[in-house]
Amino acid sequence: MIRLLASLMLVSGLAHASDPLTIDVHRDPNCGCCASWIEHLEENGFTVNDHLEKDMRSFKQETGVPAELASCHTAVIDGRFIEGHVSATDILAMRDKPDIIGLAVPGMPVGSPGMEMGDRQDAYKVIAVEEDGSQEVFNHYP
Ligand SMILES: [Cu+2]
Repeated sequence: MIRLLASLMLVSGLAHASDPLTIDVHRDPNCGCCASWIEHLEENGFTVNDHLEKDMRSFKQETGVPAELASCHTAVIDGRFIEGHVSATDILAMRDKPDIIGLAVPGMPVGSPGMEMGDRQDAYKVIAVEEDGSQEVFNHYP
């Protein structure tokens, strides 16, 4: 019985390790829109590990987020960064592009996931950072 339990735990452990939708979100404890963005991810099937940070600026530097692309929260999935209010759809699309080291929605545009304010919709771009450090437009809204 003990052996059976142990093998069951091993199997579920493996399943968890390969769960493609686990994401680590790092945020300031006082950030409300960060919490709303986490809800957006969870509604779209992500499992979120929520990390409260004292110094987001240092965390962004350590994670390799270019300063000019900074937003509020910084997430990490598959060893790649997600900066700011990037949609779940764009995160999933990034997974098909191995050369991208991260995606960013700089600032906090109104109408992005977690930044909803009625019908207001700022135009904004999702920026991809490539392995060589170059940046390109990955997607844009509307
Ligand atoms: Cu925000």
